[in-house]
Amino acid sequence: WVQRLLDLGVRDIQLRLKNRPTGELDREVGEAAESCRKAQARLWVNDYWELALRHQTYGVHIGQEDLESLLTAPDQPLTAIQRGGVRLGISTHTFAELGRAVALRPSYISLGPIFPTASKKVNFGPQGLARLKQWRRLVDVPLVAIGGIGLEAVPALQKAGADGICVISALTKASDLVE
Ligand code: TZP
Ligand code: MG
Repeated sequence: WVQRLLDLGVRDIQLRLKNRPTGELDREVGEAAESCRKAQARLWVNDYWELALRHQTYGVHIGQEDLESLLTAPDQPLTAIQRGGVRLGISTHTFAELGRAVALRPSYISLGPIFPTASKKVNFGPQGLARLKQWRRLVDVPLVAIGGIGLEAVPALQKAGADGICVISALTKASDLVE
């Protein structure tokens, strides 16, 4: 998928690997990092910040579930990420999470699900365009909209102030990827 998307001109890719053996994770991240470097694209590794550091990817993406342990771990992963020159992206679903995320000065904050999604089990309802607009006024961190987004929603999301748009099924389930 990484190579397919690079070939189509995508320049920000988040690598989401779940339930893989350690060796395979390392190999996948290494290969994706190399391909993205060659294509001058930005690879964001989901969850695995040690691998992001090891392969010097452009960034790492951390969900709310992992933030707390990252903040309290004795080896201070957040400092290691910052010192290692790896950018940080953080997911948020609620106003309280937005506050926590802003305090960590991430490179972007994602807000979702904006619309209903079947790609991830999320414990929060769709946030909608109005919430995105509200957050746009509150913070000056780049905001990435995610969740249930198809091509038809792009103009409205841009109008609401999204700096970036993130999609999974719009690509993975597309009958014609190029179109
Ligand atoms: N986080 C919030 S919604 C979501 C994630 C990972 C899934 C987005 O997938 P899709 O298929 O674009 O709705
Ligand atoms: Mg996660």
